[in-house]
Amino acid sequence: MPAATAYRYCFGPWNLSEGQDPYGPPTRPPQTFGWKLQQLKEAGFDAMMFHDDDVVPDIDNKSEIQIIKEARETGKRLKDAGVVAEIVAPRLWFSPMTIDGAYTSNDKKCRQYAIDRSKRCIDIGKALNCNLIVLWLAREGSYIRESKNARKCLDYLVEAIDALLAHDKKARIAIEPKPNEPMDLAYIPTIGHALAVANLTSDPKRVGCLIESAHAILAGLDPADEIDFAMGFGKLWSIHLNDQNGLKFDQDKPFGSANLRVAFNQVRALERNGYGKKGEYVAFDVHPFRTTKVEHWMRHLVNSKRTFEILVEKARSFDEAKAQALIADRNYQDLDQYVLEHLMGV
Ligand code: XLS
Ligand code: MG
Repeated sequence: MPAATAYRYCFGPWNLSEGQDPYGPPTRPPQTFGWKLQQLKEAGFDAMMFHDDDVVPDIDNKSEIQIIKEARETGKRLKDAGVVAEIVAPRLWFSPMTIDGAYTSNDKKCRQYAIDRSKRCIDIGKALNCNLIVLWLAREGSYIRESKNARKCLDYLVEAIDALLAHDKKARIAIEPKPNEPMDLAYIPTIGHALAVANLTSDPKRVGCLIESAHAILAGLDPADEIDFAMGFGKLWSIHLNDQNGLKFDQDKPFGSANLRVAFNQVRALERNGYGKKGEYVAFDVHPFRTTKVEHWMRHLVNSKRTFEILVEKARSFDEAKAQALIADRNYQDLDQYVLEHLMGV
């Protein structure tokens, strides 16, 4: 039997969010980066994931030299704390230049802004000793079909990714699909789309994907199947575990909170494919509930990690022989019940 994976864990500064939603202001005061780093260490996490402007705030108003200087300073703080930078992602959905999309904006100047900003993101990654760049393509899509040419947008996406691959020969790009929100529909809604686009680029080996559980659920898919599919191509380079109660706004609930069985199957899929053995991290892209008090601010992360670890034990103690006998007898009724009782601990 291959050795069991010893998982390593990650979250991002945005996962300690302050509780604002479209209907109300923050419910918790902002905290410093130092405070977040200390929380991460104390809770036994190994790595932090970043947006470019988590590392260099107000990035659009800073020179390249200033950006690298600040990124190196953060790199030093991480090193001193013994924390790895797992990924850096360009925040391509905030600026006035990305109102109509970033790489797929109808305005050439805006498309160029998005590419230039993503190149700076790669430079920031380098300063943090991190070559994995995540693209959550938030605004690459449309509100109404007639506003954009989806065929052209595919070309724009490939051109942009090619420009990033050429900018740094060591950079690897992981596309994080999501089917909707903020757009009506996005151009890269699933892992199948992400891997198909990877194949059109100049260096497909350096383009993979990141699965977020909630995003797969929003696409009407089971994240466990997305994991198996991506890992069949050797392309799952990071994962954002969380949960989602049905087809509504992106909830980023604690892992397993809405559907323990869906969470269990994601863990089984990670286990059977050996996720983590090449150094991949388990990241939780979860948010505290708006009701969360300051003194409970880390609970959604600590609890997600705990649920994950318990489900790893559940996956390892699942009686495969018993399951295989039921499968051979096409007795999926009792297989179904066995899974429920295993999860209920009876
Ligand atoms: C938002 C995304 C974001 C990415 C990184 O829904 O999940 O948090 O993971 O840009
Ligand atoms: Mg995510």
